[in-house]
Amino acid sequence: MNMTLRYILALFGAVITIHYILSFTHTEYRRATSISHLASHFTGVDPVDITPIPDRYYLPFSNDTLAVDRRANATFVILARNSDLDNTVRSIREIEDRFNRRFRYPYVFLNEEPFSDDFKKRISVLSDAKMEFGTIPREHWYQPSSIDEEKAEAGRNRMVEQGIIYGGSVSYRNMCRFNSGFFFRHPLMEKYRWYWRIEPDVHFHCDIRFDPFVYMEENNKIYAFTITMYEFEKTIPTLWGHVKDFIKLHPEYVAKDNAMGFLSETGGDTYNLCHFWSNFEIADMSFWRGEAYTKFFEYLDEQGGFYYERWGDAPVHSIAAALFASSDQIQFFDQIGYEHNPYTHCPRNEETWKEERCTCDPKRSFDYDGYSCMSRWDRFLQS
Ligand SMILES: Nc1nc2c(ncn2[C@@H]2O[C@H](COP(=O)(O)OP(=O)(O)O)[C@@H](O)[C@H]2O)c(=O)[nH]1
Ligand SMILES: [Mg+2]
Repeated sequence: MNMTLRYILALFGAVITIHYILSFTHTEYRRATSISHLASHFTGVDPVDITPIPDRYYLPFSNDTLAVDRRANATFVILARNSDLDNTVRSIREIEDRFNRRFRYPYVFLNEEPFSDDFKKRISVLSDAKMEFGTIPREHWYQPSSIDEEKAEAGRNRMVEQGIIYGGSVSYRNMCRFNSGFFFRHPLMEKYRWYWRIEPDVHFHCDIRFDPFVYMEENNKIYAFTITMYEFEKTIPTLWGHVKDFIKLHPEYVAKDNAMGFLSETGGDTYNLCHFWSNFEIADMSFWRGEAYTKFFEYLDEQGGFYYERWGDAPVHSIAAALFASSDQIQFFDQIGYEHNPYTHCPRNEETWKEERCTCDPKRSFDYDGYSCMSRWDRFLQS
């Protein structure tokens, strides 16, 4: 190599090294020299003069994180389609702002189809927490061959005639069955004990400055909810009969201090349709993975009601939590302001509402709605 070439290479190396050092130490420099910024000069999409803000106005990233001395083995879980991307971004942005930028719990995204590169890219920028994107095994999602499709189709047609929401949808039924019996068995979920279920397009109305997982673990809770309501009876005409049959077969699974009094005013003979709204759930997967729930889900699955009727994961989870755990293991989180269209839970406690800077209107909290089961839950706890 001649001297001139050696000299040029050494100079080039020095420039690259200085560039990297400046990129790591100076946010302003990094922004000004980023490939996308430089590229914008050539593509002409950057007509606005963006004056960089000097570094001294930026807080170090580490200030975002509160010192957390205890953490649970927990994850967020989000079932979504690629087409749910914009709404998923909004939900993650809110939970990050209100809670997770301080706690950094990981995320697991699940879908029966592979997530698109665009989905992964746009979600990944929303948090420093670990994010994993999984595809659901076919046998955990699709209608099993044991289902008589003619009978299932007749059931769907009947529900469409009756105007029942999602009455004609097979994919909705796949989703309900998956959420009832399979999400906690996904390989990406197996390493975790606790989960917080989040859906696209939900809202978190208040700061959440405590760790609900650690609270639940230390206080022996297994299931937490924010909204409770009545189920549409026509989606589960035979479910309660099967629940009663199962309890007769397996009385040993029914907890001593169970919450049957919340589900039934007739000592278990009839179901009052109250359930916890499962689009928000924080729960202990060892309960779903345990013997009682495993047998319960298998029993219900054999009856075919996820397809012949339209059993939801909400009543299935709620009935199991109410019967196979003791009632003081079920937690209502008043502190968590939460909205899933069309209903909102807004903290009843005014101190919480004020201190956690809630954006919801407490007067319009679903707790006081005639369709809410909250008053029944309160009465049950007082009984
Ligand atoms: N991957 C996937 N996710 C689905 C499908 N159907 C529903 N979901 C997800 O399942 C959850 C519940 O569905 P949603 O449409 O919100 O039902 P609703 O809350 O009962 O009205 C959401 O997280 C959806 O993104 C589906 O066919 N595929
Ligand atoms: Mg939803």
